[in-house]
Amino acid sequence: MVKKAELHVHLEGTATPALVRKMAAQNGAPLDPKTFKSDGEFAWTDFWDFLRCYDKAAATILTKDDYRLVTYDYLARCAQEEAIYVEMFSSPDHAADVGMSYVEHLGGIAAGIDDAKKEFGIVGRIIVTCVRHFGPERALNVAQQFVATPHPYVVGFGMGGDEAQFHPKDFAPAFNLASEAGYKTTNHAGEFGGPESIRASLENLPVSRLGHGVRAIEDSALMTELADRGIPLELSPGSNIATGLYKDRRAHPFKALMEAGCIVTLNSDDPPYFATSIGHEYDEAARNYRLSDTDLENITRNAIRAAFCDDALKEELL
Ligand code: ES4
Ligand code: ZN
Repeated sequence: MVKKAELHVHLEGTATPALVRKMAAQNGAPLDPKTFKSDGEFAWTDFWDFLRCYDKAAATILTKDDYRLVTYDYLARCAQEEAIYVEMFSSPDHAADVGMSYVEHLGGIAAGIDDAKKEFGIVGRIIVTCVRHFGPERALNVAQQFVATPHPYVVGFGMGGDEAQFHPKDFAPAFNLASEAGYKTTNHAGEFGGPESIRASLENLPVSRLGHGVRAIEDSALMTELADRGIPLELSPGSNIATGLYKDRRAHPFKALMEAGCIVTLNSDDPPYFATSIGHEYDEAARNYRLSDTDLENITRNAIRAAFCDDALKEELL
């Protein structure tokens, strides 16, 4: 089986409905029944409603050990699919919203990474993220805690959330703080925003990768620029289809971006919400884009080269 690597997955968004129900029961956290459909899967209709559902589910992760378990459970599933490296977005804002400190939240995730490494050999790393629609002030606060609290598993800084809210320049203070402290950064752009949203990110933020960036396909000059500058795209076809951006895998521009010379990677984003996994993304890409094992191995190599971890680890993994 082809070895896999993942660069774009939201840790709070990896918790399965079963795990969310278990944590809610253990913690006595009231869980809105509207969080689930009658088949037990997460219930949401569009991107905004997805974010609402995600926040409800994330609010069941209440303790350091919950974070350990969510992390371990996800990495165990990835290891079963022959993933060797996973970079996970953590959200200190979601932890803070349930009263957990930055350090507790980080400590739980790190313990999950340690347990999974010991048991399965899989390597996990953390990208601390802020949430765009929570606004620039909260983002700067996350960045300040991020630079004040170095940890060997924390390798970068990023931002998710609703691309239509605010402007990238509003988040320049947060991103510059992270960048000046020596960290690489990535931002969600070119998912619900078009090419202009990608340009605005590149012009205003010190990003070395793009979260999604898929809508560069709509602007050939931008596509050429991304290819020439070697800015990797964290592509997530299953996520884009689930949220209605493209009608199916064949309509997704993964292959066209790859053929245009862009550095492409495959990612699951929020796997149980989008009925996907890192293994499923590789399988579906192979089938729909007629990729050989060599193509898939190159995608894994792209991801490891684009990873934010140190070079010694990359050498080990490559
Ligand atoms: C996201 Cl803030 C956030 N959380 C989970 N998934 C996302 N996709 C885009 N923003
Ligand atoms: Zn994302």
